[in-house]
Amino acid sequence: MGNHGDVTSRLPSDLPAELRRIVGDRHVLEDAEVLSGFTHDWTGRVVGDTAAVVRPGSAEEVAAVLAACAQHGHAVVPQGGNTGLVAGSVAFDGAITLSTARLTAVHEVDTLSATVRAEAGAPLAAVQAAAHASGSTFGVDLAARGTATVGGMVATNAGGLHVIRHGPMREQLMGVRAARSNGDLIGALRPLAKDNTGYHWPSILCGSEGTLAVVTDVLLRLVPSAEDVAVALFAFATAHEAITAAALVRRAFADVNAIELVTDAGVALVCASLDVPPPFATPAPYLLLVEGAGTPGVVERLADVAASLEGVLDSAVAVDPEPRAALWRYREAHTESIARLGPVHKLDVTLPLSGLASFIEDVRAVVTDLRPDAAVWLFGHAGDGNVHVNVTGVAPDDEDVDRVVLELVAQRDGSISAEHGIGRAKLAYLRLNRTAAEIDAMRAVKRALDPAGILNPGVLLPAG
Ligand code: FAD
Ligand code: 2HG
Ligand code: ZN
Repeated sequence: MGNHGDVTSRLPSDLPAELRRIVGDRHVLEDAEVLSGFTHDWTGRVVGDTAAVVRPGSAEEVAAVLAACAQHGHAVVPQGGNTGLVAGSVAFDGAITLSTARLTAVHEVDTLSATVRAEAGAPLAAVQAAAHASGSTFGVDLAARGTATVGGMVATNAGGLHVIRHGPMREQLMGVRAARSNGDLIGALRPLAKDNTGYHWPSILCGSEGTLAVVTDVLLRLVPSAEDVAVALFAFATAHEAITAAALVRRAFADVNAIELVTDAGVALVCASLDVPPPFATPAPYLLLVEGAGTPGVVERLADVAASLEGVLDSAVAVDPEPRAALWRYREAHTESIARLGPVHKLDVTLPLSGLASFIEDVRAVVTDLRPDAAVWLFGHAGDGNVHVNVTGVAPDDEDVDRVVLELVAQRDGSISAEHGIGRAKLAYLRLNRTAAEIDAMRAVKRALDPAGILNPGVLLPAG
């Protein structure tokens, strides 16, 4: 399929030629059919519009592409694996999609400093494999590991399954290099445990959702690999019992690596979708998956903690990799299984642990009172107070569903975005969590780093 010559460019007249000069003819894509592969949001709720996809092959090319676009005042949307769940990674109104698909290098692990350097477009799984081969582990894991990129994960400050143990992406990021829209490259990739030389680019860029600069390379911390891993699944009758157990596990189990919550409806959906048997003969309303990792004896220490949990109706334990993966599948396959039902409203919220159980009970009623045909799927990272509220069976543009859930969260002192970010999907609700003064300060940071205002307009920051 031709990339140019056979299409009428929707870009300012000199820009296509300039972009081709920077990245090469093959890496400026303008064919409508090709572009449509880059404009569909993972959730199926939004379809964007891009005039071209540009694929730079180095950090310097990223910087030059941005400078050229800034000169023409043309908007740019960085895109990694396009697994983001808040409609922040697809371009709108003819903005250029800057794809990091060619920036996939993962360098040799530095075993002395326990770090690895990677280009922004490297998939998480490639970083995990490099860490593993060197006898260490990367501290972040999530189900989209084959596609999500480290650049996208920095931009969204991705959380995932092991935040309770290792923290989100921010805590793994020792160094970062990024291109500003004026063509400057900023940041460094030095394995320095301490560096107080002023503003900390990793902190500023983590969670910036492509609005401040385009991440080109990262230096990631690694953690020692566990010698022993065990996974257990516990069944409970009520959300209150499950959340109380989660808090106890967190306090009493030093090896804890994950504490995840699922419900009977979600597990039944996963079983039907993957054609696998249910975990227990009698379905239980709430299930807690606990993973422990550490020095030998994890399974015995997990059994000690399990013995002190109240309200456990049923339990299963796995030590070998395949049975462990089978237990994890009940949790990890939720996103894919729910997506098969059609466009999904995804709400990703954190509550103070003291209010988590009552929120879980109340949120279903809040949604179904408004839309009786809606199905509400609840699952998430119970140890972090983070519950994913997925709603299906309502129109993709039915914003009332999102609004009632997020207002309930804000009333109860929670966060309207625990780990997926604001993107476009949550833009209208940012004010539920952030004051006008804070949004003003964020806009000032944006103006300072991206004075041309071309990076991801319409994402994260409401129009001023
Ligand atoms: P994209 O979707 O391409 O982009 C996301 C945002 O980052 C956009 O705003 C984009 O403009 C910006 N961006 C991308 N690359 C760059 C760059 N190089 N420089 C600057 N900005 C950039 N998220 C979690 O936090 N925890 C989970 O457990 C989790 N599980 C998931 C499971 C599934 C099955 C799926 C589909 C998604 C899941 N996600 C999860 C969401 C998603 O994987 C993360 O948000 C991830 O960080 C996105 O990475 P990406 O490369 O796909 O980024
Ligand atoms: C997870 O924890 C992800 O599985 C995705 O954050 C959540 O699909 C979702 O809503
Ligand atoms: Zn999650």
